[in-house]
Amino acid sequence: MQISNQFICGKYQLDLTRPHVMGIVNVTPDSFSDGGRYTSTELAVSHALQLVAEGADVLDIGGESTRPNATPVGLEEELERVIPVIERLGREVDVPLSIDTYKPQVMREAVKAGAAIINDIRGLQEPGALQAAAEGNAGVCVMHMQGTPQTMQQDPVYQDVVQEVKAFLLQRLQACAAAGIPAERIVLDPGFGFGKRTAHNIALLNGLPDILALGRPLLVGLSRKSVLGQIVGSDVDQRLHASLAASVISAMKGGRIVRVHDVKATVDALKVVDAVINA
Ligand code: 8Y7
Repeated sequence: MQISNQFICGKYQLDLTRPHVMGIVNVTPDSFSDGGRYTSTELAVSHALQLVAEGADVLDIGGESTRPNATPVGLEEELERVIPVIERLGREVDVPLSIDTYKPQVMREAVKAGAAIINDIRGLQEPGALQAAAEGNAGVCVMHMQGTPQTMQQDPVYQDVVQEVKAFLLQRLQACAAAGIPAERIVLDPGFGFGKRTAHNIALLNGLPDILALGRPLLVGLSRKSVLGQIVGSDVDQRLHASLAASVISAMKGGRIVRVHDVKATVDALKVVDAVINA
């Protein structure tokens, strides 16, 4: 199977031969002051602008936390959080904006507001999600998860994690094709930390070349995740160095977009990777 580095998303065609950095933008209510909606929009936009200044190639905008035990966010609340941020950033930056959601209605509204990528941790499995993604010309990131965010870390079990994740992603590629989403608009993601123990995450990292054989670019999200805390023994705010190691390993093993909190440091680290893998 020919492996393509071309990813078409909205008006953008990304050449992922150079590893790309996706910066994480969380839009959550401002818990420090009583600033309300305006403040959380402004905070998210200014954070996003900083990530672009640091060299982010893509911004991933999310309004609902996927941490285990996080309170689910309703449709209206999620829309009110993310849409104003997407509208503002669409005017102010020229990088593809990704909407982190599994809700078809949020996908539709976000694409209408200017999002170029739909990043779905549920792999477009919600009823109506495939259709919503197929309607526009957005790119999609299809991720693997075992279980749901509420239950996924309770007792994840695999016979062969790499082959099971690969089989799932192949099945979703076929579902996308059937729904009319062309392969050029899809990137795949093994879903690090989503229903995986440390050993599963490490096996998946080593197995990226195998999953790459599906023929689509891989997106990898390991930034600050607990698997790194397990390895290094550090709290979430002390995982920069471990996260950089994970991004470098991911890119060396064929990952083509890394989703990270720490953009500047990752951009520099991946410049070194790019100089080596594309020499
Ligand atoms: C991932 C993700 C998260 C990931 C993709 C966190 C939204 C958890 N992780 N999306 N989202 N891949 N595609 O710790 O690994 O950032 S949220």
